[in-house]
Parts: sequence; structure tokens; C-alpha cells
Amino acid sequence: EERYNPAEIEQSWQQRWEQQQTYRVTEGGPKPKYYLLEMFPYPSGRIHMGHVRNYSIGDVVARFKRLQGYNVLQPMGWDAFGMPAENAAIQHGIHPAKWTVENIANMRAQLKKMGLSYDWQREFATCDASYYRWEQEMFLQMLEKGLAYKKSSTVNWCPACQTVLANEQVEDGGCWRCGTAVVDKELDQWFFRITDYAEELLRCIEELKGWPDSVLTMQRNWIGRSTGCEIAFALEGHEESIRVFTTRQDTLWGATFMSLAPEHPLALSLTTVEQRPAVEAFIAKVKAQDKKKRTSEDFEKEGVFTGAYCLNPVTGRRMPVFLANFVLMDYGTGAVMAVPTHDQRDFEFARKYELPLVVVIQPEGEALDPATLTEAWTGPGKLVNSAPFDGLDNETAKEQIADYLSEKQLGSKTVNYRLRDWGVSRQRYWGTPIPVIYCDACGTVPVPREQLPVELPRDVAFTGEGGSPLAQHEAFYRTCCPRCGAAARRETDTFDTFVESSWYFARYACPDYTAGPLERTAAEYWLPVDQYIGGVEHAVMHLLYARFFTKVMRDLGYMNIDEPFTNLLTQGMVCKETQSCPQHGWLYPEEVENGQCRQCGAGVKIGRIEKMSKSKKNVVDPDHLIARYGADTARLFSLFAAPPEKDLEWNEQSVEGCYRFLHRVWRLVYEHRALCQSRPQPENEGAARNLRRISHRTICKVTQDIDGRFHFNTAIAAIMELVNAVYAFEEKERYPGALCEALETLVRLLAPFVPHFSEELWAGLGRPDSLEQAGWPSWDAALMVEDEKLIVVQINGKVRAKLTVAAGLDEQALEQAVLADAAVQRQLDGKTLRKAIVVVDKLVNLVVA
Ligand code: ANZ
Ligand code: ZN
Repeated sequence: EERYNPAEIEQSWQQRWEQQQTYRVTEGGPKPKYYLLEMFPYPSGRIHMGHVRNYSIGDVVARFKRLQGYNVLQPMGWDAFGMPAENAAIQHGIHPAKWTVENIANMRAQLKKMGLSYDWQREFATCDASYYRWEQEMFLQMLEKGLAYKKSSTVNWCPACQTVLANEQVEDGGCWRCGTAVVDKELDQWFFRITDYAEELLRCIEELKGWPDSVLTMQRNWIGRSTGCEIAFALEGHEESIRVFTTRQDTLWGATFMSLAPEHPLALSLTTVEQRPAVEAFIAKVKAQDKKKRTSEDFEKEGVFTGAYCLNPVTGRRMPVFLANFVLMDYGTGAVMAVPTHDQRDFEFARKYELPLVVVIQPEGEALDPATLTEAWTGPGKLVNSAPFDGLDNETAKEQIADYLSEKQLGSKTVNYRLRDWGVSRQRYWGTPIPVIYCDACGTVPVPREQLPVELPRDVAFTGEGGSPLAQHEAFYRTCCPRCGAAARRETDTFDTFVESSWYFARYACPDYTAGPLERTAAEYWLPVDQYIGGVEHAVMHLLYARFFTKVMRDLGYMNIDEPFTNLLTQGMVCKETQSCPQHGWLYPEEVENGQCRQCGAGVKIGRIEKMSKSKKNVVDPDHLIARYGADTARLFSLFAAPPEKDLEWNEQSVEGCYRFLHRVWRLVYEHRALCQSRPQPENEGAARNLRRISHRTICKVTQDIDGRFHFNTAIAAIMELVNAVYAFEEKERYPGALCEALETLVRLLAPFVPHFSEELWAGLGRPDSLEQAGWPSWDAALMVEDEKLIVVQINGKVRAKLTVAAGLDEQALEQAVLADAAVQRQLDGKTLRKAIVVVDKLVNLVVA
């Protein structure tokens, strides 16, 4: 067709891809495999611009790799369990299963309209029993190995969602989903022993060369390995001693008091009768405080004296024992030897309660005086007041003191992790049931394998009133003990949905396998994921859990890899300015016309540019975008407007620009399609040579920009320049070969970005092979170089001559060529050459006297 009509061609190519199952892949064959994965979506109902961006980025890489000759797996599925489905049930009376299935159908249709090259055969949803039954099976195996266990623990509880939240799901003391203030609650919970893998998870970070440094740093900090000592402090008048964990055993001689967590088991038993009321009041006060706040730097350090004393094991000094709000029970041993001269929190605490200070680290060229000290010295220095270690630099002292303490049996070297075991119990309906049964006689009994899956019952009531609907569903929880047959109760908690997303990437290798979680040959063929793409908000939880699960599944014999994702790309957010009306609050873009509110006509206030979100209504509906411009324009815009890691700002003009660009290319190719069909050979002379140079340079640049670097925006910009060069090419009739080469190059380079558009144009060019058969174009380096260069010759800084020489001459050759030139020789006549300054391919300045 003469005119570019996206709606028509997109539909026809999508149909063809579907009918021919173009993107279906199987294991094996001569091509190398390439597994590209985008983080799968939660089926919230509709796709948003963030999805469009994420999947456009992924699809470029998938198509590019396919054209390069890889056997590319790009799957899609649904992270289908979770709270929104249940909340919808409570609010609108629609069953979570129905809600989820409908949302998936909507979103699948939307994604299909984008022309993404997924192998849809492999699609699955994590709420399918055929998926989660294998999660249940793996849980049972983890239980056998002690990797899953139950313990009573204080959990973060969201009173609004009525559920436990992982530490990572608490943001500024509020629930990550609804913002409600989180409270502590004691509950029996299932845990995964991720701490068993802390060391390996940390060590393998070094091998993740294809991950952004920022993500690796976050993972490293999250695991939080500290090396130091555990030291015992004897208590006056008590049998027990207090053990502390410290990373600064070099400051032991300066420890003047002790700080315990208010939750410390010895706290009350140590307390003297006189101090008891104050201590009890303090404990009650701290319990009500949020843990994160309590330990933040700027939170007021507070404590209470217990009346008890312990002894510094090396100085023999009596140290008063305090409870302090900034000491947490779940780190180290819950007790801190306080060194107010060298720890800022201890310093503030000591000033407040008038406790003694002893300097033990003396920085170079400065004499610290406890009387005038205004803050703790936390830097390096030499030891003082620490005989027999005086005079050592403190790093050396750390080592020596650690050895000294072990010898004297006062302490031992230890490693401590900030990482905690992963609490996976949720008091929710819409999740994977945890397959255990509680029997009065036999205790916790695993559900026998042959009874798996423990399926979620459909007929549940959603009252919204606390607890899980499963706990009210008698037919579900009433069961009998698999061991003794007595009446027993089934576990009604379900898994954290992060469990499902921890291994879905592997299941795409064999989604229909019925004999286990993974079919060995398929998993070995596809895994690991070569390139993973998703939001940076998953830098810690999801990515760490998936790494953990990979190692667990490896140790259970399901996989033979250590790490799931070889390369990771974290894409930025899609942002847009907000708009609001004084009367009607936030406004959707379509509620604004000519800067006025459509409802009341008031002037609209343009707000900050922020991440697109429904709550602020600064969103663009991908459906509208695609209906108006087509999927290819939507894709091109998402890829062209910013590099993938950066935030992308919505810009209607830029969308228009992409749309016009495609029209422009279309006209150009269409106009010359008859010429190209005759397949002229590219010429190698004059202007033809020039155009060919641009074509080949563009192939080279686009390839390098895409491959591993994801500089799609500059790749597209280079293609745009090629289009300009073809438009400007004046000898189209004389050099049809070079022209056709340029046009074919254009279409082929655009294929990963705008696939429908490129397929259609390619078909029109009359090449016998398909785009895919033609493969990714290669460049000819010889054609890329310019053969001649115009060199400016200066004598003592003034331009005296110009001459043409072969391109690429090195400094010496260029100087010789210039000096051999007759015109230059004439100018130099009789003068002596002092120096020649040579800029290759450009200029030679001769300094003469
Ligand atoms: C004495 C000392 C002297 C410390 C000094 C620091 C500086 P990281 O690196 O994070 O592992 N600590 C230990 N357990 C704690 C707890 N449960 N709550 C709060 N603080 C705790 O930090 C280790 C340091 O944090 C330890 O080293 C301890 O204070 C404190 F000049 O011991 B230090
Ligand atoms: Zn029993």
C-alpha cells in the first residue's frame, strides 16, 4: 500500500505469527540458545506504560538475537497470586480466581497487540495448581532437609491487609501496599533458611559481572556480612554472663558500659528491685516504637539503668548495664559493649547519662581529650590505654586482639549477617497452600506426596473481617492425620507470593511437565536466563529470593546452575507531569482541554514530573496509544526517548515524531520498491561509495549499540541519519545498487524495533528470503573507511596549502606526504623545518625558521 497503515499491517502480521507459531521454540538444534526474560506481570487488569517499555526493550533483544542466529526463548506468564485479587473479592464480591482469569485474558490480548515475539505455548499462571503443586513438593523436600522450619516470631503485621509482611515489605514503618502503620505481632510462622546460603549468596555476587553495580551493592548490604568477635562479660552477682558481638574488638579497653536490647532475655532478671519500675516502663515504651525508626541515626538515643554491673574482661572495670532503644534483639547477640569515644551512638548515650569516656584510638596528629570531645572518633589511629597493645595501628590490633581473646578464652572470632531467614507464611486465601497437617498426637505432619496438590478450595466466603478465609473453611481445614488417622487440622496459611516468582523462570523450560518441577534436559538446555529485564524495585527481594531458590533447587538435584540470571538490565520508570484542578483534584490527560478542566473550565495546574500512577492520574493508556499510532510507534517511542536504565518522560511530540519518521521511511521504501525488486548490485564508485559507507557504518553502530549495551536510543538515531542520507542521495538513478542496499539495510536494522512495519516493507522489496532468513546484516569494514582525506597544511600556524591523501595514514606517513607535495615545497623554499605537528586525517602544521 502506498500509505503506511499501522492498524492493518499490524493485525495481519500478528495473525500470521500466531498461525505459523513463528516464535515457538524447542530445545536443541544447531543454533546456540538464548533465553531472554522480562519480569512477569501481576495480572492487575490492564497493562500500563511501564509494561510497554519493559516488554519493548525485551523484544528488541529477543528479535535481535534471533536475527543473529540464536534459538531464542522469550516466554510470558502471570504472577497471579496476591492480595489485590482478594481485596477485589472483598470490595466487589468477585471471586479472586474469576478476577484473575479475566484480567489475564485482557492483558494477554493487550500484549498480543504489541507484536511481542513470545512463545505463547509456554504461558502459565502461578495460580495454576499444575504450577504450585511443584512448589508444595519442593517445600516438603526443604522441610526434610531442614531448609523450611516453623518458629514463633515477632512479625510485621499490617492491620489493614491483615497479613504478615516481610521486612522488605515495610517501607518507612508502613505497609508497602497500603501504607498503613505496621505493628509487631507474635505468630507461629514458616521460614526458609536462606541464612544457610548467606555465604554463597554473597560470594557469587562477585561472579555477576552482567548485573548493574548498584543492584550488587544493594544485595551485598542486604546480606550484610560483618566479621568481628563475640566477647563474654561476667556479671556481678549472677551466674550468667553477657555475650556481645562487636566488629571493633580493638576498642575493648575503652568499653565503659553495656547496652542491652530491651527485649534481651536477661533484661528483667538483671534488674535490681529499685530499678524495676523504671525498667518496666522503658521496655513498654520501646515495644510500642517502630524498629526501623528506633535504630535510625537521628532518633533520640534513650535508655535506662538496670542497676546491674558487668566487668570488662581485659581492664576489670565495672561497667553499668543499661537497656538502650537502639540495640536490637535480632542482630548479633542483642548486647553491645559501649565505647563512647569511638561509636557515635554510644557517645550520645554517654553524654546524656553522664557515663565515663576513655580514649583508646588516637588519630595521627591529634590528641583526643574526653573532656572536650564533641563527637566519637570513628576513624583509624594508634592504640592507647590498651596495654599490651599500645602503639599498634588499630587494624593490626583488631587481628591481634581477636587472637588474644581466643587464647585467653574470653571470646571468639565470629561472622555475623544482617540477612534474616525468610518468613513465608501469609494469612491469606489467594496463595499456595502450605502442605502440612497438624495432629495433636503426631505434631506437624507433611502432606504425603501422593495427596499433592493441596488445592485451594473455590467456595470460600470473603468477609474482609480479619484472618484468612481458609481458616473459616471447615471442609478445607478439617482433615485427618496422614500418620495416625486421627482428626487433624490442615495448615491454613499460604505462601508469600515471592515464593512463586522465585522459580517461575525455570518452569518456562518445561511448563507442562507433569513428573516434577523441572524436566532435566529442557532445564539444562535453557538455563540460566541469559538476559533478565525488569524494574529496579526488585533489586533486593525478588532477585535475592530467586538466587536462593536456584541454589536450593540445585542442591535438590533439579538444576545444574548456581545463578539464575547471567545478565540483568534494570529499566527506569515511565514518568509524566501531573495535572490538577482546584475543584476536581488530579486529572487524567483526557480530562484536560486547552489547559482547562473539562468539567468546570478552571485553569489546570501543571505539577511535577512523576512516575506514572493511577493515584495521580498522570497515566497514558497504552491501548489509546496503540489505537491512535499503532504498536510500532508505541514501541519506537519507548525505545527512542531515553536509554533503558534511565527514566523515560512521556512526550506526545516525541510520539508524533516517531510516527512521522515511520511514514517517512515507508514513503522512501515504497517509492523505490520496483527498483529494488530488480535486485541491482551495489556499485563501488563515487557517490555510491559514499552512501555505502554510511550504510555499513550504520550497521556497525546499530549492532554495537544493541548488543549487550542496550543503547537503543542512539541506535535509532543512527538509523534516522541513514534515512536522511538516503533522502539526500542525488544519484539514485545512476547508482540504484547502492540505493537499494541502503533501503534494505534500513528495513533490516529497524526490524527488532518495529517488527510489523519492517516485515511489511521487506515483503514489498521482493527479496526471496524472509527477514529472519536474511538474518542480521553484517558490515564490510573495508567499505566503512573513507578512502581519501583533505589535509590542511599550515606553516607557522597559517593555512598555506590543502592536499588530498589516502585516509588513515599514520603521523609519519602523513608528514612525508605533505613534505613531498610540490606546492608545499615551494612555500618552504630555503627555510629549515623545526617541527611538524600532525593530526591524522586532518592537519599538518609545519613550524619553520
Ligand atoms: C563495640 C564498638 C565500638 C562497636 C566502636 C562499634 C564501634 P555492623 O558493622 O553493622 O555489624 N551492635 C552489635 N549488635 C548490635 C545490636 N543488636 N543492635 C545495635 N547495635 C549492635 O555493626 C557491628 C557493631 O554494631 C558492633 O560493634 C556493635 O557495636 C553494634 F567503636 O561494638 B560495636
Ligand atoms: Zn497424627
